[in-house]
Amino acid sequence: MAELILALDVTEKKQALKIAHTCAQHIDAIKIGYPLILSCGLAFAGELETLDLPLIADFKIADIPNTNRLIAEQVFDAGFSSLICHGFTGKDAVQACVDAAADYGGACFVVAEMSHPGATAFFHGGAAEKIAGIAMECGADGIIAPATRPERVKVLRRIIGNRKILSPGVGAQGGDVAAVAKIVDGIIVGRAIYEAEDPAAAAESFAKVRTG
Ligand code: NUP
Repeated sequence: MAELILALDVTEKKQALKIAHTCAQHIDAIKIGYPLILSCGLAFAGELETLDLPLIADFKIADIPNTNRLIAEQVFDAGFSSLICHGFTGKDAVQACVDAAADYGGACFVVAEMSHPGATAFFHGGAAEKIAGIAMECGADGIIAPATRPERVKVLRRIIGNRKILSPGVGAQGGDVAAVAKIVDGIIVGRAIYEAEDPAAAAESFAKVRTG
């Protein structure tokens, strides 16, 4: 059913490597964002190479098209296989990320609606639907949609059809894994795994989403 994506938001290199290695057998991909990269550098991606897991760069790229392309090239050169960009920047900016991903044989996911409570101020009222439409027009591989609001995931699913939905917000943010696992293609879990006393056991229990 859904894949399990570990959000590796720890900032200490040794700890990051340990968690990645102990959880590896239970997960389908690792998502890395600013916390780890700002602390350990973009080259950290290379240190996970031996795990042979897809690496998703969550930099929520949100700039003009040229800058987006330059950032995307750095990401793929570093060994990532996917990136996440924002969609509120508009079609040309998203297209630059999608095109760069295609050049590298990688994937591009567009944030359609964020998972935290404050996100409703800007993403509701039609914006998320519009962004999902832009993701479709640009040929993105999928969107990011909130596990904290399964009803919104269903709305966005109607727009993007069988493109992928990756969904953060279960566990620490209160989203219910059972409610979203059936309607998304990947669940993204950070703190509920890496802050657990036994991260591998936590990953293993979330991995049930893979089988339904
Ligand atoms: O809308 C979003 N919500 C969200 O939590 C978009 C995201 N990319 N994320 C990321 O998912 C967030 O930055 C973190 O890396 C992960 C969720 O982590 P946690 O709440 O499970 O610890």
